Order: sequence, then structure tokens, then C-alpha cells
Amino acid sequence: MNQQHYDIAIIGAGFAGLYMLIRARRLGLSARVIEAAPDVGGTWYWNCYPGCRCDVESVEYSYEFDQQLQQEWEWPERFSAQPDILAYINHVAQRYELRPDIAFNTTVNALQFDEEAGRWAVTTDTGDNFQARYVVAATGSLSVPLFPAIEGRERFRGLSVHTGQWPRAGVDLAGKRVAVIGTGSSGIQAIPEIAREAAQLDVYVRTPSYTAPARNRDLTPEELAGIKQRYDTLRADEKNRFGGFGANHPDVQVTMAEHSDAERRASLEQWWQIGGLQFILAYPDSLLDPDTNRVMADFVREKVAALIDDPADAAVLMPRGVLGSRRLCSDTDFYTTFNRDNVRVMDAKNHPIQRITETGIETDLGPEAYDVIVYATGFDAMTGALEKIDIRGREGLSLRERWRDGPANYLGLQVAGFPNLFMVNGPGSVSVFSNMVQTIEHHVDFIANCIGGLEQSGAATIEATAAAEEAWGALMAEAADETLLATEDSWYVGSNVPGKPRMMMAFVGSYPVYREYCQQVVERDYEGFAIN
Ligand code: NA7
Repeated sequence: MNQQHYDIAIIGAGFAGLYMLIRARRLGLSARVIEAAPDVGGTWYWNCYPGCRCDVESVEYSYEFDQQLQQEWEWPERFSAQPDILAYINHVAQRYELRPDIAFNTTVNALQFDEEAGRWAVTTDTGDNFQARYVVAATGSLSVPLFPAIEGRERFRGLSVHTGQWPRAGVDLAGKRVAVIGTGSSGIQAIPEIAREAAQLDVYVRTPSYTAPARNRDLTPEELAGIKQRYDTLRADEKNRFGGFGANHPDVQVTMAEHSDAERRASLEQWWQIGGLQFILAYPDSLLDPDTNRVMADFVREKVAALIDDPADAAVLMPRGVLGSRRLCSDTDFYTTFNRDNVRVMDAKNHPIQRITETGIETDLGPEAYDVIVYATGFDAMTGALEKIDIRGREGLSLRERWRDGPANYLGLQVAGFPNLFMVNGPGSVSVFSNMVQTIEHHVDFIANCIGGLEQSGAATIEATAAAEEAWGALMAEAADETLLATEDSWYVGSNVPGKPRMMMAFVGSYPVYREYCQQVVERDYEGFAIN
């Protein structure tokens, strides 16, 4: 039988929730983790679609808090495949014997703050209810799968599957007619793999993404040993990079205007060969100066045109608009997959999907029959997971109500009116513009140190002030205005979810600036937080 009171309730057993549990134990506090999945992993548990891979390099997309673990763990590839990341997370859960403190197959339905007791009541779908003095929402930034509102979706008699909810047992695609809807990161990774298995693959492309070749490869033992020798330097360097990653590569400070045409060409070619998301960092002004951005975007378009045999296909797949304003993707064989005989490009911009029928998909060009429809249609990002829970703070204030016009927050860590409730990589933090494991460690350290301080001082609650929240909101908006990142429609600005207020939901001022800001807040005795 579970006890009724814990010091900390942690929601989610991914990278964030597991590290939070470790930090809670180190503080000598009791903690209970609630996890909807049957096991640990979070995002990396659910996203087991073929081709799923991280596009931050393995040696950076991993915990640094345990030096021994960092030295012991052997990453096989430059960019880790989902099974390898999940194996790592499982290892951490085992190493720290975390599972006894986790309630699996359990979903938090409601959180209610009892002002008199100074406790949160946690209500779950299994009746595993309890109270906690602190709540840490380690609920993920991209954890609520989104299906498009296309008429008739439930009618389809074949198999419908979302990339973010891929069946654990896998899907047998051999000999099948498959449709993939969506060409964001998930679609771009899954499409080449599905094409190799399926008899026929049709890809419905509405907005083509920019994608750079991943140039993934095995890590040699010598390379890994070299990284391990200089891990401290690498980690320190990483913290000074825009997104908290990329320390294996030069930190470019020269803007495009300082380069001649030939130098530009050579530089872009060099970064294209390095591969991955690094391409966007080829120039420090890539997301600030429209001219720089345009030159880089043209360069990518030229590459795309050269990879696709059929010019009509190339026209549908050709990325448009601001490079990086929709998240840059990183691929292996994406464009050349469309040169295969069993793959067709379906132009979903000029011929939108009108309805799903019992047998397949219909556009104004007529019906197409399928055995499997794959929805690579994304997530209700950043706010989705928190808004699914009925969260009530002071005076019964509902978080959904509070966020009706956008996710007000302070540092992406707290929301005014919700004492002792912390978010990890919540809206307002650098989150989705960062190496998530790096920022997770940062946030969890901030939260754990903060809770440790409260425990020592005997204070009962900490809560963002309305004034600090407003000032942070203004700073977020200012940072967003200075970049090109909010130009296009995408999940960055919430425009993929009907009715969601359109705004840049993460702090785009860079990870180093964010870290420094948080550091100063702490040095000024948690400025902007009310402690009682
Ligand atoms: P994304 O990047 O949100 O991509 C979703 C894709 O689904 C995108 O291409 C959409 O096109 C497409 N989509 C959605 N609805 C439709 C309809 N009705 N018809 C055609 N196409 C549609 O999600 P991902 O899972 O790929 O990636 C999310 C993040 O996870 C990723 O950036 C990484 O950070 C990890 P649209 O743009 O709406 O025209």
C-alpha cells in the first residue's frame, strides 16, 4: 500500500523525471514518480517508429551529472538511434534503482493545491492518489501526439498509427500499401525506412521541411576515448553554445557579410558535409539576418534539387520560406528515397486530403487505397501535456484558464498562482531550442537547489510573482522579435493546434543567456519568486 504523503510528486519518467528523482533522494526527500507508460524513457519510450533517432550528438545528448557513467557508457553511433537511447535510460534506472519509486501505467488526471495544508493533491486514473508538498512536471515538450482534424479518420479499416505512439511490437509493413502524412522530423526519419519495407509508399507533403544530411556514422573506439579524455572541456564548451550542443565543432563567430562569395560557398559546403543541425550554426546571424538566411536557404534548395530525379517531385518537396523557422530536420537518405519506384510524392498543398475513407485517403484527384496510414503529424507541443491535467492553484485557479491567451511563466520554471509547482523544459525555457538533456539537468539542478534551500530555511512555499512573470514574458517576446524563428507557422508558435494562441513559446535568447539569467536570479535570493 502506498503512503499518502510524499515530499515531491514527479510527473514523468523520462530524462527529466529520473534525474529529478535522483536529486530528490540526494536531498533526503521522499518522492513518487507517476508515469503513463509501462516503463521508463518518456519520449524515447513512445517514439519507437522505424528510423527514430536523436539529432543532437550522442556524447552530448546524455547526462553529465554522473562522471563515472559518462566515462563508462559506450555510444555506438554519432547520432543515437531510439533503441540505444532507451537502453541508456534503462541502464540509469537500473544503476540508481529508480523503479521502486515509480508508479507505471498511471496517468495524473488532476493536481489541486490545498492552500491551508500547503500541499498538492495528486489524483491519478488508477486511484493511486496522494499528497505532496512539491510537484515537478517532467512531462516533456513534445509528448502529446496530434492527429489532424481530417473527416472520417475513425472510419479507416486498415491500420492507423501515429509515429509518437508506434506499437511496441512493431508494424509489419512488408507487402503493404502505406501512406505517410507529414514531413517534419518524424516523417523525414521514418519515410526512408518504411520505403525499404513497404510494397508501395505514398507521402503526403503539405509543407516541405528544410533538412540537412545527418551524416550519421559509427563512433570509433579511438574517437570515443578522445572525447572521454576531454569530456570536462566539452561539457563546459557546450554550455556556451547557442543551444547547449555542438561542442565537437568550431564555434563560428564570423558573420556572412564578412565572407566573400567564394568563402560563403566553401563554408556552407563544409557545414553541409559535417551534417546535422550544425548547418544552421554555420553563421551566427543565420537566424537574425534575412539575407544570410536566404543565402543559406538557397544553398539547401540547390542541394535538394540535385538529389531528386523527377523535377515535379522536387517542386513538391522543395522547402520554402525562412530556414530554421520551422525546426530544421536532419535526415538519412530522405530525398533519394523519392527516386525509388515504390515511392510517390503526393502534393497535399495543392490537393489537400479531403477525407479518410474506409479504404484510404481522398483528395480532389480521387481516392487512394491503403493498408496502413502513418500519421507523422506532430504534437501539441510545450503546453499540451500540462493542459491535459486539470491543474488548480491558489483559489482554485485553473492553469488552462490562466494560459488561455498563452503560457505565462517565469523562466519556464513556474507559473504565478501555482506555488511549489515546477516545470522542466516548460514553455518559457530554452527547451526546444536546446540539447534537451543539457537543459533538463540545468532545470532539475535549479529546482533541487531551490527545494533544498526551502527545506533548510523552513519556508513552506515558493511561487513566481506576477511582476516577474510579466517581465519574463516581455523579455521572451523581445528575444523572439530579434530573430526569424517565429516567422513561419509551426509547432514552435503553436499554429499546428487549432485554437492555440500563436506565439513563440520558448525563450530564444540562447542557452548561455538563459543560464546566466537563472544564475543571477539565484544570486539575488531567488529574485522574482515569493518565498513564504
Ligand atoms: P511536426 O514537425 O509538427 O510535423 C508534422 C507534419 O504533419 C507537418 O509536415 C505537417 O504539415 C503535417 N500535417 C499535419 N496535418 C496535416 C494534414 N492534414 N495534411 C498534410 N500534412 C499534415 O511533427 P514531427 O513529429 O515531425 O516533429 C516534431 C518534433 O519532434 C521535431 O521537430 C523534433 O523536435 C522532435 P504542415 O506543416 O501542417 O503543413
